[in-house]
Amino acid sequence: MKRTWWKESVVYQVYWRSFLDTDGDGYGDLQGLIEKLDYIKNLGVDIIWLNPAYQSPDKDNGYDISDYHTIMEKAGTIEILDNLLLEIHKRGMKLIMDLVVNHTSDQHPWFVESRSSPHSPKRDWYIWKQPEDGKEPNNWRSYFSPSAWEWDQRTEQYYFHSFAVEQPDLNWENPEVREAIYAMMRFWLEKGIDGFRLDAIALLAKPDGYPNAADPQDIRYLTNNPGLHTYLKEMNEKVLSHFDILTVGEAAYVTPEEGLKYVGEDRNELHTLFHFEVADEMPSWDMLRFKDIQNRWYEGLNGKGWNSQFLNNHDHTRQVTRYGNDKQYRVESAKLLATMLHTLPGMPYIYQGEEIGMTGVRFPSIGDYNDIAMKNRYEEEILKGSDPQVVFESLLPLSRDNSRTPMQWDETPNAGFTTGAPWIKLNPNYKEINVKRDLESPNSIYRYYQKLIALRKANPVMVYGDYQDLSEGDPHLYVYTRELDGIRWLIILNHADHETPFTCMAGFDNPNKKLVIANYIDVQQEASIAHVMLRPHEARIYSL
Ligand code: TEU
Repeated sequence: MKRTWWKESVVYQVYWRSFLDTDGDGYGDLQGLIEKLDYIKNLGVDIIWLNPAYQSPDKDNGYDISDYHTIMEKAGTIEILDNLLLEIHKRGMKLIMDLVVNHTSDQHPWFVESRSSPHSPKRDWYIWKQPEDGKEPNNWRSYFSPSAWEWDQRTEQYYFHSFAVEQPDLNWENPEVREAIYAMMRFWLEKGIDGFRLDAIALLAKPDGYPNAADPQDIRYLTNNPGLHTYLKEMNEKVLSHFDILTVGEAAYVTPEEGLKYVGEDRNELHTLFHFEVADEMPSWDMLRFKDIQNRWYEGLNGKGWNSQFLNNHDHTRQVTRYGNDKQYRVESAKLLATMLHTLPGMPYIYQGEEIGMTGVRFPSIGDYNDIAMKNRYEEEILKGSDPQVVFESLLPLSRDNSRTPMQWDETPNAGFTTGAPWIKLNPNYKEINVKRDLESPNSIYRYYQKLIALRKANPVMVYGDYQDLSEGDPHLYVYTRELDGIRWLIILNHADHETPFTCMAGFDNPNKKLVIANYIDVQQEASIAHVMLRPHEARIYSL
């Protein structure tokens, strides 16, 4: 396995609109990120992933781009972005940006031209179809609406959208589209950014002939279609391979074997990927399921591809709420999840606020929510006659707004996020959970993340060590080793809300073992681990 700078990196994701507002408009901005770069640097991270800040009508919080070459006014200006890049590089960090090229905004000039006439020179830059028997061309739904087709009265055709009506899909079969995207990518890479997070990249190719789906609700028919890897190989050959960058693909619904097609080192496509087996199929913690996923991906990538480890981001609710215990074991479980993500094979991602154990939120009414996915789904379900309160309650746990509430800097009004009216309410627990408080405590979650990241820098075994699960059948314990060049680490995790007995495997409880880190501060260095009663959400790492 080739060693590279990005494989050894820890990535910190900044959802800038919720990070820090410096002009009082209630939205975070790029200047706010500049002002907090030292906070991020002090955590120890290497790469910042910035969610889209390009010009956009903001229907899907920047994922509906109307100009790839300018910055939306809420976020700042291209000059501020240039300064952000300079300041990030000055601190020895790198910047990757979202590449959103499966679709544009319906207000992008390309689409405005395309929809102007059936004979527009850009008509074939998007996907237009005739009605079938006076209706939509097929029965596909989109991620954000009951149908993936929107009728355009002026030209009497439907256009295709994988997401919202306001996000028409680009036609990747059209080489003019691909070349225009590649030119835009070069613009950003020649500016000096250090790579891309490729949004919804598994959707670029559509099923041949657009046939009806057997089950239109099982939206996986939109992903991993023939032709996709041809596009990624061309993108790599024409753009990516010319720069020393990181490319991480967001590839929903792929198996490890398919994942290897995206990131296999001999494939010349992408470097690593976010798969979604956990995010999509584990609404709450299931240790056996999680270990199965980890073990299949380790086997599937088989040392030829690199995984990306995350449990939350701007689309997936806060990990300590969804997979930990944000009530009586918030601090312990936040540290346990971090220990796991930073010691599993692959590169760990930290989503802003995760490092202080920010939690999910439950606002009282749908009016308090912003997420287009949640609001569209709410409308869709109540239109079917479902009880609005029942629908609302059902959407709360997985609403994307759970992880989009503003960063909690301190206990002052609006948690120090803004002096204006925040674009979305804050989580009311910001008086207890905030950066200022964590920085004051030597045993805070932030301090623990700092230690984990420092360990990674000093111990290649965390990055390149062979992995072996020693606890496959255990429903509460996750125990595994990482081994490299004669160094062997034993990671012991009790993911339960109760005590769980641990019996050490033969030969591991050797007298010269060393406690590397523990999330409970009273673990004795020399204590035997032959038989240990692990406390709720207890994590330990030993060097054997
Ligand atoms: O999300 C892609 C997306 O919504 C699906 O891949 C889904 O996340 C996956 O199946 C897991 O459930 C990206 C962005 O992260 C999201 O914020 C945007 O709304 C979306 O694309 C459209 O650009």
